[in-house]
Amino acid sequence: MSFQLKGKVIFFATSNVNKFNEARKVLSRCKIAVGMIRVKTLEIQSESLEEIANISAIHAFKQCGLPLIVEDAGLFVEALKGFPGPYSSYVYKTIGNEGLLKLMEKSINRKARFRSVVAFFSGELNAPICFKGEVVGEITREPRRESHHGFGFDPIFKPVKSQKTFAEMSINEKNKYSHRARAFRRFAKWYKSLKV
Ligand code: ITT
Repeated sequence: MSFQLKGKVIFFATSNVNKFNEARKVLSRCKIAVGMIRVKTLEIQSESLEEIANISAIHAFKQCGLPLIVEDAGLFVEALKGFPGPYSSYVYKTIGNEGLLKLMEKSINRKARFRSVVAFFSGELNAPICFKGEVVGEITREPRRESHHGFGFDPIFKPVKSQKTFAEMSINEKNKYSHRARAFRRFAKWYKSLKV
């Protein structure tokens, strides 16, 4: 398969600048230039992050015609049978970290995982290509944050192999563990392997 776009800037369609900054650091290490675009992505109701990301990528591409990425991520808490999962954005906006901690007050099982699906789409493809990343960890008893680090559920999520929550880490530290960095590294590996 031959791609005209290798070496060109690709775009990350997102409303979340934190997500963009994390992705940019991963991609710049792989010498891939990325720009942020704030096209309104369509987020359908679905239990599958992959389906949400795929439809969002096609919808964003129709608006701007540029080679682009969208990413859909979610926090899956074992004691809550995977909740909030694909509803993470809504749950964060409504009950937030305090609300989630309250739901888990009596729960001894603190196991949780973040999942990310990166969907890449351009005019040269028939359908978006997806790359997944995951990190296993636990929900802390209290929020822990260092100055302005992190966003969303970061203050209450600690990867298994770390003593720190995501919100106690710099972006570079978080990228060593995170679902997003893993998915973007997989994307970068594929993208770099394309023939010009
Ligand atoms: P988009 O415009 O890219 O959709 P978003 O913030 O809505 O931005 P997602 O739908 O991918 O992003 O993520 C849903 C929510 O899950 C998000 O609002 C956060 O609250 C939470 N989340 C996702 N990734 C996270 C991370 O790395 N750390 C903390 N919370 C995260």
